[in-house]
Amino acid sequence: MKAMRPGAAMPKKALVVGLGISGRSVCELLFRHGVRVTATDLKRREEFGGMLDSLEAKGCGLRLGTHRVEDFLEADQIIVSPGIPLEIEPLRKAAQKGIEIVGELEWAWRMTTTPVIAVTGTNGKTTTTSLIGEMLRRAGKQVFVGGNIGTPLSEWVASGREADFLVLEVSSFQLDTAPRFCPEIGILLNVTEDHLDRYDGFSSYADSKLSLFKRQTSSHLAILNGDDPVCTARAGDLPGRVLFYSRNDSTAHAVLRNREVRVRLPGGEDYLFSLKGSSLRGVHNEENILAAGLVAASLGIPREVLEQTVRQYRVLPHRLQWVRTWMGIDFYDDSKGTNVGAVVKALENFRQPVLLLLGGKDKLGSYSPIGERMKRLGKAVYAFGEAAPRMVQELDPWVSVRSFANLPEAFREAVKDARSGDVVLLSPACSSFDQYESYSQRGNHFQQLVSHLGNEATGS
Ligand code: UMA
Repeated sequence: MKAMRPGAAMPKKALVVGLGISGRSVCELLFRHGVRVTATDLKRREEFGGMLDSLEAKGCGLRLGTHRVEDFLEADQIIVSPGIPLEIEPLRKAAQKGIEIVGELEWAWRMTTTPVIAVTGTNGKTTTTSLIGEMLRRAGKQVFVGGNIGTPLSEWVASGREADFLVLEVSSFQLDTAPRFCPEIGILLNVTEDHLDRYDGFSSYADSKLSLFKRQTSSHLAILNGDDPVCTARAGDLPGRVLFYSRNDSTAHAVLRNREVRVRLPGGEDYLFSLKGSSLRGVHNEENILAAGLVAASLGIPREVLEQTVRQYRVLPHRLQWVRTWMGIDFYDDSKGTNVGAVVKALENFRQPVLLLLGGKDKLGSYSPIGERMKRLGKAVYAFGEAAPRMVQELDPWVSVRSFANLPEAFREAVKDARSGDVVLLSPACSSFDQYESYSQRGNHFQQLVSHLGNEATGS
């Protein structure tokens, strides 16, 4: 059993809310500590297939198809999955009764004392988290890389494995239920509009992101993007030691000049590493490399390791991934661009006209930053799915925009309008859940449509 954080107390009876990957992992962790567990999910048993068999075999009580208030009120501790809205009635009643409600990340963090490097931000989290993990691994450190990126921290803690560092991608949903969580190194990459369907506006979303640093002290590091207005405006309030990286401000602690990163830590010497030979292209990736390089340099990782990592790192799928050039038209899949900030960043990489495929489940933010950018680049927007009508309304003053029922229809029209030298970009600004199971399913569909070009019309 791992050492626990000081002050962590074990409940007799816990309720786990949500039985996705987070909920199932935290159940396993609770069993390791001998806690009586009930788990509840709005999905019905049939929807889980055999996924709950091992929990049931361990004696987990299950309440499926509904959340029953009594289950919440009978628990000593409630652990919620990140996707559970905190306003649901049973959670409000339990909070009124004084029962502690925390998220899976917080609970798992309490159960280990291994140092944490936590990355948050609207965009770039996954690439930065995996780059940091890779840099440390190549330097011979034992690391666990997970969190919002895929494997919940609970799964690693329950496995009993050791590590020198936990490198975690952390979402705002996880931070909202993490009252004591405190990373030794916290990184905030950027804050632009996202998840406004769950927050009371941009400033409460930004507060959620900045809460990453709230419990830090002067022995902890806060690494921030010096080119992001939210980061710079709020850095003065942070209790940790603040380091900045920047593409524009040469006085920052990590800067980029001619595909070379220079890190200058307070009291330290210049530390340079080159990006030559790296497939990580574009403004957003340069920022991710600066952030990861600053973390690694502050841990004393040799510069050769950083160079080797960025040279050998392969771009993750659906993140501004070049798919194919057909008839002189370049096709890019940025299906992971699920918010307006990500699309604006993606567009910054192009100088040529762009035919932009936008759409999906509306997150209720403003689309006009995309309009401004598209007006400068030229060409058109092809909006599809649930968000299409509002997109047309908001983007119409800026750029030619039309609405389509789904991605294949929007794609077909974009291809008809495209000319040699243009870019067709899927960077949807929305989550995929109106018509797909995930952003990767949507991206794969787009890539399939691209690969069929020339074989037939455009297929679907
Ligand atoms: N559920 C209820 N009651 C409710 C709402 C949902 O019971 O009122 C149930 C659902 O029926 C479902 C379960 O809760 O069975 C799902 O829980 P979840 O949405 O928290 O999903 P997990 O499978 O546990 O995945 C979560 C993260 N999901 C979300 O934050 C929405 C995953 O991030 C993360 O990879 C995983 O934990 C491991 O840490 C995904 C994500 O979309 C990739 N994250 C957002 C983002 O990146 O923008 C924040």
